[in-house]
Amino acid sequence: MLIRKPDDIPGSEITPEQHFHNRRTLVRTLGLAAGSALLPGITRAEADEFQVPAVDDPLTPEKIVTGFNNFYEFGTDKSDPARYAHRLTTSPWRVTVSGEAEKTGEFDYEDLIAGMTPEERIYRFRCVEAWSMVVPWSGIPLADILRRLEPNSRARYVEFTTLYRPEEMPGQKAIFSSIDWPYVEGLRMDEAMHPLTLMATGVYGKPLPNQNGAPWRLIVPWKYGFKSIKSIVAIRFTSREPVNTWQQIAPREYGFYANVNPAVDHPRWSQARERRLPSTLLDQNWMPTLPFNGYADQVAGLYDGMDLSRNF
Ligand SMILES: Nc1nc2c(c(=O)[nH]1)N[C@H]1C(S)=C(S)[C@@H](COP(=O)(O)O)O[C@H]1N2
Ligand SMILES: [Mo]
Repeated sequence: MLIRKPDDIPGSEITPEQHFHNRRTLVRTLGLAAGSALLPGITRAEADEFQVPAVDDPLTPEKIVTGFNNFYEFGTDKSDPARYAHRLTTSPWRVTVSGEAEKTGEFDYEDLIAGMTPEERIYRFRCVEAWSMVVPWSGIPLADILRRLEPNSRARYVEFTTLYRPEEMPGQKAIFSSIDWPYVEGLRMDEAMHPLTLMATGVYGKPLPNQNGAPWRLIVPWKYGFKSIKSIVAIRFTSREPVNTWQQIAPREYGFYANVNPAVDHPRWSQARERRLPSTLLDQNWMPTLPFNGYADQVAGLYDGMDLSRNF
């Protein structure tokens, strides 16, 4: 897999011809017109200027990133996804695009990212259960993918759905499961178009392992981990706020926004601190949780005027 770090290609190496060529390829692949100008949030030019903030903390070891997972489709134990997800077939991978957009229908996921080069993004990742990691994802800014689908002016939210395939996902067969499958998540359009929001296709320089959400999954680094939905098979643009799976299960504990917020505790535990993995029984490696998981400078403006004490 090709991985381009955003700043390791000097500008002079990319000729205008290459830009033009790439653009032509994209446009041909999906039969798309040039980028739509009416999308909320950031423009293409602003996104090109955007500096991804550097994370100084050490990376969480690969075997923890790929061996300690939440992916309830494979079971509720942290080790279940790595144990069972090899059964999942990820090729071919069809994705249904529907709702308030020009380009709707069924696509191969590879066509939706054709001509786009994954970037490496090192992000802090904070689960609502108060553990955290530092992960080198690779992926494509979600904005680039959504722009290609030409959402219309009624698209205020975008909803994502995970694969439903009980034959390959033992957790979906579990009778005692409280989850109404498939797993669903959503973002407001301006959150979805924010340059930090990533559609990850890899981790640690390799294609995404199944347990991490192959072949592609969302990464929204300023929100609790459950927003970062895995193994996506549907993208729907809508005018109404989607009801995400965890909000549906426990509306008093989990909401739609789920921005990392040390000042608002979970009803059953504090969100003021987090265990940075790896940690052990002897050394829990606690550290303070940061507002918006440390990305406040980049994203706080999205929530101007919102009551953040109720924003869970
Ligand atoms: N489809 C699906 N997506 C999911 C989950 C899940 O159970 N099913 N768990 C979420 C939670 S709670 C977290 S913390 C992250 C974990 O991602 P990781 O295993 O890659 O660290 O995935 C999120 N995405
Ligand atoms: Mo989580």
